[in-house]
Amino acid sequence: MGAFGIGQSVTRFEDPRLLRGEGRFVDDVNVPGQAHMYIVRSPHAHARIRAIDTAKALAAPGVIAVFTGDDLARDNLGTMDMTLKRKRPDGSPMFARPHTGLSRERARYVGDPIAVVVAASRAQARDAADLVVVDYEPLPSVTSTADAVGGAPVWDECPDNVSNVFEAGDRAATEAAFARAAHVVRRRYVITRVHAQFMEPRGVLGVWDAGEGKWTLYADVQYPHRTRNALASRIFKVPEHMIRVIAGDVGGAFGTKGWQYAEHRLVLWAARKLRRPVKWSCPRSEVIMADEHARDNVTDAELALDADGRFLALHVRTLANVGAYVSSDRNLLATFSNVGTLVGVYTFPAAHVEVLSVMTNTNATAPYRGAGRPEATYVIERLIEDAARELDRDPVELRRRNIIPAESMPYKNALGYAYDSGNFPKGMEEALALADYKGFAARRAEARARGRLRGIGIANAIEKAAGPQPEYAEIRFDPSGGATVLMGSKNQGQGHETTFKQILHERLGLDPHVVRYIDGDTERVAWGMGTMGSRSTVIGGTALWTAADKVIAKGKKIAAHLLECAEADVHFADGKFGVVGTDRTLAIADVARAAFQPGRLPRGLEPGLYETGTFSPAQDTYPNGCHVVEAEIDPDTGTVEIVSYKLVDDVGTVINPLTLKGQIHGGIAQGLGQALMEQVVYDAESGQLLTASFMDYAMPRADDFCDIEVHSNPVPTRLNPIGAKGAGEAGTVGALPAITNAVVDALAAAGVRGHFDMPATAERVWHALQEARRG
Ligand code: MCN
Repeated sequence: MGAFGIGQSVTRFEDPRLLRGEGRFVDDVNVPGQAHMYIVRSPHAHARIRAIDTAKALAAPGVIAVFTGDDLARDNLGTMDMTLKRKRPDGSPMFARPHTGLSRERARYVGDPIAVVVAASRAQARDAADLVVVDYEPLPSVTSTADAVGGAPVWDECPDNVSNVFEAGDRAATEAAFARAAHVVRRRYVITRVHAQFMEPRGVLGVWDAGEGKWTLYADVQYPHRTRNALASRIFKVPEHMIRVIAGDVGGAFGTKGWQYAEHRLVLWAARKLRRPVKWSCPRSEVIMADEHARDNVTDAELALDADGRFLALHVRTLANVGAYVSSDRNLLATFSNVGTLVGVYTFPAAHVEVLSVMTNTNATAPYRGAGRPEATYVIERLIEDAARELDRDPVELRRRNIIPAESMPYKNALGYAYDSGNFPKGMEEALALADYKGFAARRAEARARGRLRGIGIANAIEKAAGPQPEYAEIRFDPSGGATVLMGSKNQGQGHETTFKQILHERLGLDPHVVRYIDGDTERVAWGMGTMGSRSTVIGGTALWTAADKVIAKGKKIAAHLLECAEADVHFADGKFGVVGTDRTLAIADVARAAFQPGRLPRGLEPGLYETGTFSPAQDTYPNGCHVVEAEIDPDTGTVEIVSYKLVDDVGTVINPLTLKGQIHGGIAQGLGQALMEQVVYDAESGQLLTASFMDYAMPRADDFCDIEVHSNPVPTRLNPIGAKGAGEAGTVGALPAITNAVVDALAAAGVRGHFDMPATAERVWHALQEARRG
């Protein structure tokens, strides 16, 4: 409805403030008397800590305190214990150890926090940290996923390094299908370890207010209320109202800013101990050591086909590297709640998946844009292309033969996921047409004439988004007729202010300019789950819709009284209450004003107009789409250039085509980064982190992209009144396999027969070509 309603490409209301540099990120928040914290981190992948000498650091200029794990233990701080019940392969309970905040007897990865220095200035804290003497005895380590089982034990109590095993699907039916298959295609795919690389490195400021007897934590987290809950109930064991969490502007979070890092409890704890606010800002040079990482798994996949190329079964066994500490369900998210899309958009009669979570001397892995879904789509979409090459079939034909037909929707897949809506064949055909798939052979020939190797890659992406967990919204009118929207979700750059104002405009007709948007503060917003898993639009949006319905219901009672008619004769449309069959109307702002004047209300009606909505969907939505990518390789240097990127996406009802495009582009950028260059690398021998800064960790730049064309094939879902599906991760889910498939296709045409794994750096591509040349 109107210029600001659902479906309009409204430019973001939050942008002018951010572009003028008026945003308020954690590092912009400073309070009088604040001290600064610096964290002493382990330089070893694995070491026994024999002793820590803090005397010299304590004597350094400006130093207020130096704390170690012993100090935390003396104060009995709790930990984030795992609540998930899982088993190890031998049936014993899963092995998981949380981080204690500061490690005591052992350091278990490069970057493991060991001690903190609090000083008057950031520079003084940092200088004094060099004077903390830690007596380490280095121990053997393991960092590689493939070598984790049987490698040096990360924990003596778990000698094989297997934390737990997760299984899905039907093993017996899958084995039977393989036994009768005409062809079986087997491959091993390695998905690298990456870091989310937010524009704003993490930070926290902890304030203890002795007068009120409570803490305030300023933090760039994705779930402020859950952060409060975790700190209160698990770490400090105090009532939740003793902690206020405020997340202002967040410069990117992507899943790995999550909810609980050691630094959160450390600043709060130190602030109360020292009676002084304590701030910690992660130096850019430390982010890869300090943050959770993502992905990092090795998958053995097998596809069984009949003689006609029909898929009979899929079997997948994955080693997922969870790092040294498994502290919450979050650390296992990628390995347990998202493997069901391994069968993609295809009709598989049977499938079986086994994921072994293995521990290594590395940072914990956590959800990162897609959280298991890019990995799943990567495996199935690469396997299909490899099968097509091995069986000499056209990869598109193979997909057409096995894709779930529109008339089979809703469809329960072989791993138990219920795809509620979507038209996968239509999306794929539209994407192929958009990419001029038929004309590819001519483009490849033309590229060859220029000395370039050109390849095309396709990926049908599907993901599970916005699952059955609640979200909260509140609409608060003020006596002058304006409104404030308070959301339990947390904006990190997705354009929430704009999205939610559009939804509100659609339902209540409110001019977005008279609406104030608030999120991220546990004392202003009553409750919230927060933002992850592409859930905010679907669940937060529906919560807001629900609150708006309540506003309309109460507004009708007030309007009936003011318009002197029966409530049943009042209808609401375009921001106005009207009397059926007449031209008499009242604007919602007038009704809101009247709500605060008892004399204008019907007898017995409670004054005021503030309504809340809490929504929990019955099941997940399944956004999907088809990505078609073309890549060109310079055979002399191995350089890869992405020359065409087209996709057709189904996110159900589109709220804002412009911000949606931004989300898709951003998601593709993160997929492209991983496919072509990004990678966290450890030295196999010493466990040393070799890619600790941007000197060694390559990030994509604008000139690594081509124009990205995004079209829509929306099939609205019936799971919420808006019809929306999640969209925030969609770009990444398809980008990883589509880009890699394009590179592999170009290499295959040049005779590369061996296996090729990401990242497609110039060096790796060049070597693959040289090897092929040598035959
Ligand atoms: N949208 C739409 N129509 C839909 C769905 C979404 O127009 N049917 C648009 C809206 O503008 C909406 C945005 O897409 O605000 C994202 O919506 P949604 O899919 O609900 O995702 P969330 O808001 O829950 O964001 C989470 C998602 C995730 S899981 C990661 S990771 C990620 C992502 O968003 N992290 C981001 N995008 C990010 N973008 C930025 N700038 N920073 C991050 O940290």
